[in-house]
Amino acid sequence: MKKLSIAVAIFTLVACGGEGKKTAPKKVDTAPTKVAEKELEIIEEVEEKEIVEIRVSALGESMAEIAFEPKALSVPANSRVILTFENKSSAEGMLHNFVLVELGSGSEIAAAGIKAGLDNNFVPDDKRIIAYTKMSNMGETITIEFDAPAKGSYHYVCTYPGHISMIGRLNVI
Ligand SMILES: [Cu+2]
Repeated sequence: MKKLSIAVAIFTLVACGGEGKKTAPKKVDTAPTKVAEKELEIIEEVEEKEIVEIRVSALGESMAEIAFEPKALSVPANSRVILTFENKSSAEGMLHNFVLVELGSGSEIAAAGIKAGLDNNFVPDDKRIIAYTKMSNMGETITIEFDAPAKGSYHYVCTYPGHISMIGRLNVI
């Protein structure tokens, strides 16, 4: 469903720009089969997005040690990112998540996450959040997929209460 709406959005752009400065057709009631074919072509293009697999681990058996590994990563713009997130902690209560956020917004989002509570994985409803995993248990591996955001730098943080020292940087290049 999400894929289709992306395709339709792109199709709309193509339809608006494709005709150049010739007659701008006001009615879009042309042969529906042609429209369907066009959408299919575009769906294929969307599916050809470069797929990039990244791995991030959460390490540490004590509050002093907790950290992401690696602390910096790069992915290409316009790629589809498959993240495998592994909680390598084994100490009791070492829950972690991975929350990709706009640069510099991590501490505010983590603070709001405490209010959101464990039922919401300590993830608040905030537009600055690009992607996130649920809270992982010790030894658990979680995979999520998301579209790389616009070129630039982003932070990834763990929003479990008190884990503010867990921070890394994702560069979209
Ligand atoms: Cu954590």
